[in-house]
Amino acid sequence: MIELIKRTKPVYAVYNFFHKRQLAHNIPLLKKLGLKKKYYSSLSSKDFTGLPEGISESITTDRQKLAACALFRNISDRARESLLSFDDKGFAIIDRYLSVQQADAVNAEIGRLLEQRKLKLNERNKIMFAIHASGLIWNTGNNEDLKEVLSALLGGKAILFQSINFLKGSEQATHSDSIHMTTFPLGGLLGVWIALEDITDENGPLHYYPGSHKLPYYLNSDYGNEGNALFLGNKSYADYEHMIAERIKAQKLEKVKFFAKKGDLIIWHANLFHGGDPHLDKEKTRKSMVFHYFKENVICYHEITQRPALIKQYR
Ligand SMILES: O=C(O)CCC(=O)C(=O)O
Repeated sequence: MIELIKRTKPVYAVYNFFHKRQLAHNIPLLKKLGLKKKYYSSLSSKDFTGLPEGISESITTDRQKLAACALFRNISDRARESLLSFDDKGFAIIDRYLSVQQADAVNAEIGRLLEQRKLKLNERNKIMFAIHASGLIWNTGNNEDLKEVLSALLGGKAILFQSINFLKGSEQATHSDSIHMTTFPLGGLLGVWIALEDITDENGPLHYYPGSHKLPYYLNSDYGNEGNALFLGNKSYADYEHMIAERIKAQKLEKVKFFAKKGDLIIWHANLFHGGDPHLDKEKTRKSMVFHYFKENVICYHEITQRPALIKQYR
């Protein structure tokens, strides 16, 4: 019964109805697209099929803007090259983005907020939305120099949407963020992952598949999870993971592990396959932090639950 309620779309619509402030940004966008949807209506990729080509600007790096960014001019040659190859590879690495002291300050802040019960580890070992509990973490994600670079990669203004902190490796199976935080037009999202301590094979490195962002966006219709007007699809998340594993095998994609040093940062494309390797030494921690940003004026929604994304633009 509970499962059925969780799959009932009107339940989400009622919840959305009472969160207009966090969904109001979609009202002009839905109108511009000519979609007969209210701010509280369900949203999934199916709703955007058949819209005329070119209704929205493309999402690619503005290289001129990138070259002019203060951060771009102050990083290593390797990091600059990595940013310049973002469209081709689907990721970019900036080594030593945070100093050891800055990473330590974030770790201390998370420890304190957990102790004070202002944050908690959820059932998947994630600490969600520390940006709304901590000025330090909010400001780290909203660093103007970083956002300038992200905006150049997106070809439009990057807006911080969500944060996740980890104390241990996520061990999350390979996926693309676009199944969780989908945008119209597709690709209007970036993930930024920062190592808050050194990462080895022992403590669950992040992994990714270079170039995989060029594959199609695998969404509900690709694994029979579209559902109908009243109910969400009834496929499990394991079905999605299985589909991705099959695609990786079929395409013979090469996995890369990110053996980051404390303070290193990786930016991934909305459609880059990535995940967390097994955390082998459970005595060790793997402190890390992820920020997700979307591009201003895209519609951001959650494909699986067919919900528009609620955006809280303040602390
Ligand atoms: O940190 C990890 O191991 C994976 C994180 C991840 O996949 C995500 O945030 O989308």
